[in-house]
Amino acid sequence: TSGPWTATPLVASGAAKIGQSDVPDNMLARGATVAVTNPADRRQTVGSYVSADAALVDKALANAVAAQPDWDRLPAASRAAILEHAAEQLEARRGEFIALCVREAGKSLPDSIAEIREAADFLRYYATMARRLFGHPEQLPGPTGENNQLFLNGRGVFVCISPWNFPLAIFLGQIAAALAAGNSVIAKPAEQTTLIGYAAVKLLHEAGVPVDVLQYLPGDGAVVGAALTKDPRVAGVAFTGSTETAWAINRALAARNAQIAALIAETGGQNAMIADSSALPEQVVKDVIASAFQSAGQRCSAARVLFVQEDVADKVIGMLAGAMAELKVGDPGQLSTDVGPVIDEDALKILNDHAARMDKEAKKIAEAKLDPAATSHGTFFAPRAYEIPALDVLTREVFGPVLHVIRWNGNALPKVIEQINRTGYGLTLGVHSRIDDTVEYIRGHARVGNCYVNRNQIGAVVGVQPFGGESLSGTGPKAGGPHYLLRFATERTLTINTTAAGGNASLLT
Ligand code: UN1
Repeated sequence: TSGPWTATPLVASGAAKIGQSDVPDNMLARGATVAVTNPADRRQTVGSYVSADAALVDKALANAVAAQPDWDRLPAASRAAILEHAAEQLEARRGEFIALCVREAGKSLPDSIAEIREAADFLRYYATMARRLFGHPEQLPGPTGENNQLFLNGRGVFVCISPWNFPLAIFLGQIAAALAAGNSVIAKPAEQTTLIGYAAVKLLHEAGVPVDVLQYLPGDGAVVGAALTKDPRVAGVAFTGSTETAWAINRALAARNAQIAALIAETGGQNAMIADSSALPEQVVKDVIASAFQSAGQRCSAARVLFVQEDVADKVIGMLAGAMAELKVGDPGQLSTDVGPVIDEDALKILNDHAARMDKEAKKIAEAKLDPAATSHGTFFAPRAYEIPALDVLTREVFGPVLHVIRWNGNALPKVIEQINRTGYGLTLGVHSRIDDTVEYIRGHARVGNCYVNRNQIGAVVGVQPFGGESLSGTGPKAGGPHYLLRFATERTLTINTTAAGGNASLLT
């Protein structure tokens, strides 16, 4: 075959300034060259990247500090126009980006197509919000003889640290928000998806973002991420990933005794779906299958546990097992595939360890089949469902296609909500009920960021379902929501005494 699936291996350099010749070659040579392989078939090399090192981080920060004020002084509409242009280019080149999402991230075709759409949505949404919020100062009230205005500006240098599970959408979403607000950006992609990140950064440069305003530093989180977050020049960090890494970033920023940096963290979840006996079993099963197994369960929004009311439990569990037997696990590039590979060997090991523990301690409901011909060279994990007695059996987020089912009786709804709140996470919640009072009770008592009723609980749409949780699940504000950009900005007021000596006049008039 030919075409994007077998494209020549790509090389993402660790250059601080892509496309700029003044980065000495020896700076690139310092980092290791890392091969990128296809999660669905580890024999295939997708490309390679050169990782950045501490010296490159230092140079990138100096560039970013120098470049930020001019970028911030541009009219917000000019920054917005560049982002919109990038969205158009992304759509025009969608085939190339879809192929990269399939080959480097192992994302299924429908997921990869949705990924491009979401990335373009983020670019356009933050462009629109930047025009609205940053386009002109807000006129504030004040006494006669005084003029008060509120200005929004970029904070300075923003570091964007993004995950492999949305290597384009979240990657570009964070960057677009930081740029729209007037910051310069250093983008640190997940180590597993450096080629997609490289292509996305090049796209923004071609659309008009100056190379010093957006720099790309792929590499080991322990080296690049750590060097960035301990540096006093960093004004803010946008991070999506594990709760544990968010704690580490928070500690590094706090230890600097420098500017108090903004941290915007979107982290893990222990997400539940609750079904009561008024729910339609077919709908519950369809939606829990999508919520737990789409994207191989590798979404922070994914359903990890289904609480099903006792009266309908046997029926729902029986149907769930039947539906799981039909799941097709395999090549993410085939439209007939439901579940692709997991991201890497480490992820596979964690899932296998969890399954081994569940096999001993819990009751297995179903395990999907793996076709050896399609899966034996990749990092594949068969979707599984287990019945467990209570939510505290799960001590940590299990990031993959494993669903846990818990039965609840008649009047125990408050105890179900208590269990969910007690996890400390608060990201998504699915509810299946046709009783309004039940839905209202859950909405009023569950501490979660995104609650979905009688549908699946993944795939939040930019600007429509602003996405993000609370407590262990993140800081907010919600990505793709009206308040997100404000966290990337600093507020400045200007107060002028208009009665002083005839007021102010422009020197030019
Ligand atoms: C993540 O998985 O890191 O709603 C967050 C959704 C996506 C989740 C993204 N926005 O499914």
